[in-house]
This record gives sequence, structure tokens and C-alpha cells, in this order.
Amino acid sequence: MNIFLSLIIASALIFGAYAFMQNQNNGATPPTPSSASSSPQAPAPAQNVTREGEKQIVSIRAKGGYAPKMSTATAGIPTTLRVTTERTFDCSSQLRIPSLNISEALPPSGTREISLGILKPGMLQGTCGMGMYRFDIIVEG
Ligand SMILES: [Cu+2]
Repeated sequence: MNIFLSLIIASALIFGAYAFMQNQNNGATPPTPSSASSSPQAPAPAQNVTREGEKQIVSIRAKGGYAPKMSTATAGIPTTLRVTTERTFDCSSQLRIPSLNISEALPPSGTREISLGILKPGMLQGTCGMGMYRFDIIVEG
């Protein structure tokens, strides 16, 4: 590659990084006292666990990761994980729960119900096929 072209590209990158840092500093706004005092300590728990008859349904979405990332379920009840995909072409369509020996290839769009059986108190950890995206289900006894 031409050495002068390399130098031009290098200086453009350096200038770009400098401009980006300047922009970040300017863009940082301090929190206003009112919003700081009114904000809750922790985010509200996700209301994604429901009852359907005898069963407990944990509903999550898989697309570029899993949402919500954390669910809270109850132990001792037959539990179904209901996973919804919508044009999910990333690796979150391969859902794994290693501790339950679950590995499911989800359809690109649709809803898949995965039986989790009766859960014991503790923490269930799910991941994508590569272990990059995660979700947790806290099981309360
Ligand atoms: Cu992945």
C-alpha cells in the first residue's frame, strides 16, 4: 500500500478518535437532582412469569440475546419456558440450558414451549449456542 495513503488513513483515524472523545465529554450531562432522588433503588422485576392452570409459564424473547435477562419463578410447580422469536437469525435461536440438558433449535419466527419440569430452588442459567448471550431464571423455594 502507498505510504502516503497509509499516513492519511492513520491521521484520519486519530482525528476521528479525538473528535469522538471530545463529543463524549461534551455530551455527558450531570443527572438532575430531581431525577436522582425519584429513581428507584432497583429496576422493577419483569412480569413475565404467569400461571396457566397447574403450570407456570416463563416467557422470554430471543433475538440478539434474551429478554428479560432475568426471570423469577417458583419452585415445585411444572414449568414451561415459552420462547418467542421474530426474525431471529442470530445464535440466540439456539437455546441451551446445560443443567437440564436442554438444547433447542428455535424457529426463526414463532413460539416454542420447552418443558423445564418441576424446578428446584436455585438458579437456572440459559445461554445461546455459543454461550455468548445469557438469561437467568431465579427459582424461589
Ligand atoms: Cu451466541
